Amino acid sequence: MVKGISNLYGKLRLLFVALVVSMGLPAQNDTTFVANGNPIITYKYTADPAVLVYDDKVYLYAGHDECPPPHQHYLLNEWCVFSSSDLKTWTEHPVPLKAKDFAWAKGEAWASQVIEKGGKFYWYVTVEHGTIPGKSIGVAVADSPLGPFKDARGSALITNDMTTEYTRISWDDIDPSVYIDEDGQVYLFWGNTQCYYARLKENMIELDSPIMPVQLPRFTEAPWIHKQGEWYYLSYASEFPEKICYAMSKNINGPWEYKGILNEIAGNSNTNHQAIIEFKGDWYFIYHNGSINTEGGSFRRSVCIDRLYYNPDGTMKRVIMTSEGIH
Ligand code: FUB
Repeated sequence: MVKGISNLYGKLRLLFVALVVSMGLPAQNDTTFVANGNPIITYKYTADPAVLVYDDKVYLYAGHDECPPPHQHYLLNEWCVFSSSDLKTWTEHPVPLKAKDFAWAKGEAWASQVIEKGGKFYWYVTVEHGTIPGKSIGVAVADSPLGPFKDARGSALITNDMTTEYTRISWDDIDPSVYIDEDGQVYLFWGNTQCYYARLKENMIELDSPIMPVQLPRFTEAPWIHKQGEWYYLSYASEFPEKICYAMSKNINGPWEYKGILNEIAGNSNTNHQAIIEFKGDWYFIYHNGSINTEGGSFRRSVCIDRLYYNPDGTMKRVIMTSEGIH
């Protein structure tokens, strides 16, 4: 009898978790699943992937695309975090950060990136500013890659009024990508239409240089900076609908040499947003497409993973997007 009740309780609990997950509600508990090709997450819409490799695990941070069909506009209020030791079995953890956790922000959890420094985890995010018109970049901090994260400054790090000499649009200060160089210097890259970069102070929450423009052909948004061997790579979304293109340099301050298309337009999505990582000796290209049947698209996107390969001269081979994914 007791066993029967506990079986029933177990089934009801599973049913509840499945219901919550299928409704795409904020994750309150850990939820483990096995990816079956691309997209890797099929029970909710996830966009703008950023990946942190830490302690033999990957942590995937993504915006939660919440726009209900048939509407066609961005609706992202929060970011999600998933972890994995093999890129196949994933655990989604409770929602670690929402746009409105920044008291000065109006909302809109656009693209972001997390990086570890000195045992702390810094999360650079795009949000709509509450009082300075336009998009802005904030930074949250935590003692664990899973959070809880809290606003590290109490104000935005970058606001639209800081970049008006380069472009008059109000959404150019988006899509932060952060990189710690071998000498310990931290760099922040970001932008839409115009790519920018600046050095960060050791405290990770203040600029340590003027904001500098980076000249890249047909730059739209989504810069991602990584290094392999002696080369720095600056990949970015180009034109619209977006392809991912890239440039290379032996110096993070440039000059950057344009190398062409890395990833073609991703199925059924007019944006394409990449993270590039090395994990356990292999390289991966993480991006989003709009391929979930039948409601997926540019405002209901889904994170995918495929392999990334280099040529002997250091250039990157064009990514082959697959339905099968990496296993
Ligand atoms: O998800 C909102 C915006 O769409 C991101 O900030 C851009 O990179 C594009 O993917």
